[in-house]
Order: sequence, then structure tokens, then C-alpha cells
Amino acid sequence: MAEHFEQIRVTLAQQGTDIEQVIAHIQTFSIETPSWGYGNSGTRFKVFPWPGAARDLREKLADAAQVQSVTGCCPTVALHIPWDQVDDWQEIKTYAEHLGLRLGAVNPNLFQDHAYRFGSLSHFDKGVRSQAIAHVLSCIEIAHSIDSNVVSLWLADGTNYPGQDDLRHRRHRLLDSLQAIYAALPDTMRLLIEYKFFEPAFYSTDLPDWGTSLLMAQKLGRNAEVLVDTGHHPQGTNIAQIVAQLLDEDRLGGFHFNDRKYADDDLIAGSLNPFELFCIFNEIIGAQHEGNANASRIAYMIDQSHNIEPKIEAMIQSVLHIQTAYAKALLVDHVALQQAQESGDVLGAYRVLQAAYETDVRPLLAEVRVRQGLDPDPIAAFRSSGYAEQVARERTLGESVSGYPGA
Ligand code: RM4
Ligand code: MN
Ligand code: MN
Repeated sequence: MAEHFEQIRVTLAQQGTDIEQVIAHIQTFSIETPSWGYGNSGTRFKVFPWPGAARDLREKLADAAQVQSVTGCCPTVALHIPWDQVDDWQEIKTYAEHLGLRLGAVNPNLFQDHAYRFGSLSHFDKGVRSQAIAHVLSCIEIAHSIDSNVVSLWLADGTNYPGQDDLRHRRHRLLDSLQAIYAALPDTMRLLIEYKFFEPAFYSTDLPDWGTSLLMAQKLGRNAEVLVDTGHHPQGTNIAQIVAQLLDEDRLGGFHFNDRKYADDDLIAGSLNPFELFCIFNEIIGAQHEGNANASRIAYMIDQSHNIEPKIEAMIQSVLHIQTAYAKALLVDHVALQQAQESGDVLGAYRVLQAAYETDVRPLLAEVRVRQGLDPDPIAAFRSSGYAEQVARERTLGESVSGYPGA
């Protein structure tokens, strides 16, 4: 371990980078975990109840605090409303603080009310649109009362058959609804607009891609930005390039990290395509090097739905993968990269990235953890804490049978 760390230090010094700078970046890098990743969830076919899975927001926060205590980089938790609705937000805020956490992005649920059969913010019925707008406004209020500055919007709206609805009219209604929401957004709050190319709608989706979300954000104003969920693109989409474009337009609001093989699979981030994750961070760090301001105010969040895997461990594993990809991207030799790029050295440039990607950053991350007083191996630390066994004994098995919580 020690000599590996020394090797990284020497290589970085040769590139003119002080390893302490890299360590400082890793120390300030944080990832928000989602409350809904701690509760029972599954596929539309079955939810297998997990022994000890969190049943309410307090339990979800307690689990998130475990992730924070072993990784040291997950101090905030995203909420989903109404799944996490409580009567007293101040009480929950205090409880979170007592656990060493803060409440993060508030995600309105615009896909589970019976009224939303034909959509929410784009629905042809003004009454349904008003209901959806009112729900988002109440989420803005919640965010305000818990000192969160992010409301993160994902829309299931779309159509299943050609001709089912007028696509341009849907767009106009959506923009109207978003404008009503944006008008209620405090100056200090950001509205992140997520996109997904299909599902649950199968013919058209009202916010199907980054371009549509970007157009909406630009029409709304400065505090509206795009959220990239890494599981929401057609096969083969170059997400790193989307990230580059959004950074250049100053509208990259944040990420929902997860991995996928086929569709919106919501698997452990970096479990299938860690190189893609690395390429995404390489774009961000490259932009940061050039002074791109957007690169320093990105909300890094996980959005996963754990089906058969232990939920807390799956979250820790995701965090480790994301941290690893980030650390590797910090090692890229930007001077050498630019030289290779500008001399047309195709493989030379690729090899600069590959050299960073192939570096074993475990000793570097271990060093960061040890300096924070943490175990260098967060999964081992969690396993030996006995927490999973304890909650499995204390919490009765959840009764959910299908789909998302609340379905
Ligand atoms: C969607 C999308 C949203 C998430 C829901 C649960 O596919 O990713 O961000 O809130 O799932
Ligand atoms: Mn998402
Ligand atoms: Mn999703």
C-alpha cells in the first residue's frame, strides 16, 4: 500500500502536480444518497423485502448516517415527496443533524397519483396540471424549511400511442407549468430538470433528452439547470459529451448516478461501466482546470433502486465506485493530454487517459480515509459494525409486494 501511494506521488510530481492538491480535492468531494435507496424497492414484478430495510424517513436517515460514518463523504440525503412526507420538518431536520447529516434535494413525485394517468405538468386537463404544480410548490416550501437549495424534477409524462395527444401542445403546457413553478422558486434555490428517453411512457416522453431539458431551463432562467441521470439514455449514448456540452452552456445542475445494462436499471453506480464514469469526471475536471465555474457547483447524487442486494452495502459500494472514478480523473496529465491532442497523436492522447484510469487509486483513497479517522475499507467497517444484523432484528419485515414504494 505505502509504496503504491509513493508511486502515485512520484508520478504526479513528474506531471507537476502535488499529491496534496489531489487529496484536497478528494476531501471536498461529496455525494448525496437517496432516501428511497434504503427502503424496500424492486421491479414491477416483485419487491423482495430486505430484512431490516428502512420503513420510514427516520430509519432511512439512520441508514444514510451509516454510509456517511464509513465513507465520510455522504453528508446529505435526498428526499422524495410524498414517500418521505412528515408532519414536522423541523423535527426531522434536527434529527438528521443529530445523526451528522443534512437534508438535501427535494424530489417531487409526479407519477404515482391516480390523477396522473395522462400526465402531470403536461396533462391536457388544467385541473391536473394545477394539482401537479401545487405539489411541486409544496416541495419548494419543504426545501425552504429544511434549508435545502435544490428541487429536483423528474417527469413521467408522455404518451403511449401516436396521435394520443398533440406533442406541441404538450410542450406548451409543460413550459407553462414550469414557468409557474419557476416563478415560486426562491433566488437561492435551483430547479434541476431531469430527462429520460422512455418509460413509463413508451411512444413519446415530454422531457426525453438533455437538449429538451436544456431548452426548458434556458427559457425559465438562471436557476434552472439540467440533471443527468446516468441510466436515462439510449444504448451507446456518449454521456461524457452531454456533460461537456452542459458545462459549456453553464447548465449542468447535477447527476443521478447509477449504472445500467439495458434500460433504467438503477444498478450500483460504476458496477458495469466504470470507464464511462471516469470519462464523465474527466470532462468535469478538464473544465475545472480551465476555470469553468459550473464545474465547481455540481450536485452529485445517487439515484438507485436496490432489488436483490443489501441496500446499505450497495450504497457504500456505489459511493466507492464514484469516488474511485473521480480520483482517477484527478490524475489525468492535462499538459500531456493537450500536447497529444494538438499534435494529432490519437493514441498518445488516449494513453494519457488510460494511464490515469489504470492507476490503482485504492492507496490514495485509503490515505484520505485514514486522515479522516476512518477505516480504509468502508465495506469491511460496515460489515464489522453489526448494524445490518441489529436492524434486521429490530425492524419487522416490510410488507411491500410490487413496484416502487407506495405503488
Ligand atoms: C425515475 C427517475 C427519478 C426518480 C424515480 C424514482 O426513473 O430517475 O429521478 O426519482 O425514478
Ligand atoms: Mn433519477
Ligand atoms: Mn430513473
